[in-house]
Amino acid sequence: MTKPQILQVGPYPEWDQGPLDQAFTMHRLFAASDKAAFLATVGPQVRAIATRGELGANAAMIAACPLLEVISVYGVGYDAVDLAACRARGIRVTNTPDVLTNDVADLGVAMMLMQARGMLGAERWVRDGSWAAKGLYPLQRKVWGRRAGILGLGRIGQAVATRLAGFGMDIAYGGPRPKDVPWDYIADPVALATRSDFLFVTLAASPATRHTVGRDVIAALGPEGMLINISRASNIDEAALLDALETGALGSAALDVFDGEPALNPRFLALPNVLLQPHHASGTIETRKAMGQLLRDNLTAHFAGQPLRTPVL
Ligand code: 8YV
Repeated sequence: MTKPQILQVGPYPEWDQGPLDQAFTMHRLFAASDKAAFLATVGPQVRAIATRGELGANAAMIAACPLLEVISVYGVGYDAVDLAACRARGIRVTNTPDVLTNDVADLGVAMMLMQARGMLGAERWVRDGSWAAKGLYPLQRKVWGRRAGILGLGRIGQAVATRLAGFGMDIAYGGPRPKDVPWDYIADPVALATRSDFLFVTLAASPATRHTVGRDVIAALGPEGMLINISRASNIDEAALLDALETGALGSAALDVFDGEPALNPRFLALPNVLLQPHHASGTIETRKAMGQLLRDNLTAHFAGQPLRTPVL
């Protein structure tokens, strides 16, 4: 039997690439020097696209694949997949929820602790001899017992809240609707930011959530506040965020995602009050293996005519 042909948008670790190559004929778009020409050549043969959360599959890619049946996303976020184009053609879409929830929450909470306690600067203080030369490190702000807001109480938001409860934090959350949880629901993002020392953004990104954290929310969080983003850059008005960090209208931020990543706005690099991470919240060996397995399981199920493991569409 001939193997199904798949367009592979980005690279995967070796432990995923091997099994993918065994089961399917993988066409590596990311390795092509002329991507348009590559797409024009292989597009007419492919029945699936394997992609990554942040890379997705755009309208041109989908249009170049007339036999396309399914798009399998290695990531929980599928905002970079053109869902309208998929719906119009009956193309199925899958993602990798659940397996990455705890890692993403861990990184968000770690970023909060690292920023609030000034751990990067403290490490430099030891390494550059300041401890011996100047004495005690400048005092930082406490985390435990303070007020946390979580914008988007889905799987990841709930995992963040559970962790923060362990720090005795005063937790409230926002999002489209209240949930059956022991934390306060505050629908208005500005009101949520006003009562928060730390505001976590864990919204599943879509055109509807674009710039939910705008100038008004950032101003409400204020000069003592910290914004933590482990979702997508599009949820935040990045120009407003940069302005507020530069002027001190916002105290600090901890970010795992950026507009135009990995080429982030150079203004970020000049800021002392932002912690920058390379979109690696799900980046542990254990979780990435589980994500790769789920991506393959969805493709295998589709081509075997079985129900998809984790369908989006
Ligand atoms: C990436 C993500 O998919 O889950 C998501 O939505 O953005 C991440 O897990 C991951 O970095 C692999 O590219």
